Amino acid sequence: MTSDTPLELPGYAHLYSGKVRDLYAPVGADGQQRGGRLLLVASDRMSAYDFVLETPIPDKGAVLTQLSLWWFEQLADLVPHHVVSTDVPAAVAGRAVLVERLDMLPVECVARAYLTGGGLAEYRTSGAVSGLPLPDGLVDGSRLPEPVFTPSTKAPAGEHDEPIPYEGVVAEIGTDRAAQVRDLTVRILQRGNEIAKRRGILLADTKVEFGLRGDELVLADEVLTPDSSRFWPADQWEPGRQQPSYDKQFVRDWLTSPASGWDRDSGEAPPSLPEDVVEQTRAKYVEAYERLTGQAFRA
Ligand code: PZK
Repeated sequence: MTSDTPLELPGYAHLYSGKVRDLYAPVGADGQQRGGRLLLVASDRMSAYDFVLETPIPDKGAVLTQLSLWWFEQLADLVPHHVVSTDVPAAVAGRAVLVERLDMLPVECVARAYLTGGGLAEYRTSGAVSGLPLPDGLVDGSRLPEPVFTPSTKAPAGEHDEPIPYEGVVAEIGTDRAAQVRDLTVRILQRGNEIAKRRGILLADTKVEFGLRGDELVLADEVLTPDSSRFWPADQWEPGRQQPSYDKQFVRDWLTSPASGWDRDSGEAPPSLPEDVVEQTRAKYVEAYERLTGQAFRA
């Protein structure tokens, strides 16, 4: 278990840390929170096999932050987003955004365009995902006839999100809001794939979060990054096996190789990563950013 002390940012109070990101609130000289804003900071930490690795991936936080900002713009005609400013403390420049504080909806909005992971497990058991019947004969990595909404609960820190039926979303937020987030989540993944596929990347699935600004639904958190979505190299897509991960494959291959000396089933934390694995992984994050946006990444 890694438990890094979060950064001390003058003018900000640390509120919460996820596995790889930290949340702060701007505070005045009196120590009171100000202005209905939050600072969302992406670290260079990376998770694999449910562990946060002790070795950071240089620039990962900045690459994912810049990618998410780019996607928010690509999606702006579908849904407004929470980003207010990228004018942030120098210590987190490039890897933090100031966002509007919203009333977050208590559901994780997941959409799947390809079948794998938890969706595949559910399909093998029941022939359906999130209660939606699917055709027979689908395998790991199959493209779904159309993207499906497979919501989950927001688990407390350290626990895994649990899939819930669509009716559970209706019970939490009401019929109209449920239909709205379902349709938007699916459209976000569809738009993402229209763009990404042309650039050699498949977005298998994604998780988005929404909040409310009064009555208005707003897209929050990060969007269509490798941490919130499964990125697959399109040219290696081959249904019927586990697909290689665009970003994590070098890490997984090394951790499960004899060279690492690590036994995944031991319960022990994974060892630190060799320099070449770190550099190859950093290069994949940068490559994803540059392919998708068509822009050079600058740290
Ligand atoms: C919010 N998180 C998750 C993100 C973390 C934790 N715009 C918003 N308004 C209110 N709350 C949130 C957001 C957003 N985004 C997001 N938790 C609360 C989260 C990043 C780092 F540690």
